[in-house]
Amino acid sequence: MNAADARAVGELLDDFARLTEPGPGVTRLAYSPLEREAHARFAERMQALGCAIRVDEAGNTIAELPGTDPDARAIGTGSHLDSVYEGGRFDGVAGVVAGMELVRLLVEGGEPLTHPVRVVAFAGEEGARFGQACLGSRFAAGLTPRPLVDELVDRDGIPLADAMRALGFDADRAATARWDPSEWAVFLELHIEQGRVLQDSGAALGPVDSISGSTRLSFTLHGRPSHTGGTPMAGRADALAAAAEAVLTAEQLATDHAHRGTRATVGRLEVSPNSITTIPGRVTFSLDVRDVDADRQRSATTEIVSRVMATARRRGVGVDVRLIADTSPVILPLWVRNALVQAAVSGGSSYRVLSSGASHDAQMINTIVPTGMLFVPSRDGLSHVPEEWTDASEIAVGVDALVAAVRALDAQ
Ligand code: HGY
Ligand code: MN
Ligand code: MN
Ligand code: MN
Repeated sequence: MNAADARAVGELLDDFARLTEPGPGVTRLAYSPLEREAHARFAERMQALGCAIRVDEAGNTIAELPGTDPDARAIGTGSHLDSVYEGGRFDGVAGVVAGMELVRLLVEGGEPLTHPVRVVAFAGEEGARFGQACLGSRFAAGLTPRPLVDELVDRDGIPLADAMRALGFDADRAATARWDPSEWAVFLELHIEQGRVLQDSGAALGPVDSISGSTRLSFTLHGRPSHTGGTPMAGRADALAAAAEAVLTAEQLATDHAHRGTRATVGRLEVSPNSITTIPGRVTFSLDVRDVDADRQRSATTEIVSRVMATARRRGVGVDVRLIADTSPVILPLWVRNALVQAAVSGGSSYRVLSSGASHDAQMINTIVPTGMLFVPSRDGLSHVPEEWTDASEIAVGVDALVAAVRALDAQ
């Protein structure tokens, strides 16, 4: 079996990177025409390699390479093809490209596996547009009941169900995308680390032991808008000053010694009327709390909410809080992680087991199918920005380990 071809991997990455809205980095949003075009490119190439293609009602695309035993459970791999706003070209795409290169190597190697191999491009993994992450894989895992879909609206007021319908997908039938766990043996996701542990430790690969959970809230603070010149400082109800205190409250709580490992971020903030001569009347902001410890994740969230409420009361500002999404951390099955460790060792690649600060499709799929994740390095740990970078040669090392793990799991 020949080794993964870094040049071929690089060309696929470049091909997907061209599918973006204008502007810095890559913007290929969840349930957008660009995401569908990327899925179509993926399907086309996989069909040319002899795979059967299925697109489900949630927009996930599954390419299946038959094995010699049609009754054997499938070995799955893949990731997502959507991006955040002005994101990088590797987040998600690296895992889909790795699956594409895996199938090319299996086909060209001429030795079919016993198990069918399914490469999956999940739809809507990024929560950047609708707030909830991993939409496609959550449908596959049966984690998104229909009523939840109606709570998801993007920043332009477009409901998720409308965005799906515009692409030909019926949210009322998305439940048909649910996987039958008995069809799957294992699922492996290769992904960029989106942190800098591998770079700092010099390890080429990162088998993942746990994936952070995330609790996402939307706050709206209601102040008293008025003239910036005619209104004395005393007695103001300035929604933005209250929000500024809330942002620092979240940062301060996540950096205290009791919450080491928690990450709390206000990534979006909108001010109204956003005018230089009016005291801000209303501020809406997001809060994203992440942790590999479920209790600490939820207790940090509760603590931040209560401190923001106290700030608002003291400032005479009203507060509305809405839960957008709440996903628990997961510990991935040891036997799958060990298959990835063994694959790294057999390929002579250095590795370091680590946890994932980001959430992933693997987290959702792990609720129904034994799942593993394999990280490849992110330069300086940057991700969700145009500067995100991983060399194609580093991804090729990940593909070689993925091939070794798949072949070992196939032989079991
Ligand atoms: O937000 C995340 O952690 C992932 O990139 N969806
Ligand atoms: Mn991702
Ligand atoms: Mn991401
Ligand atoms: Mn992810």
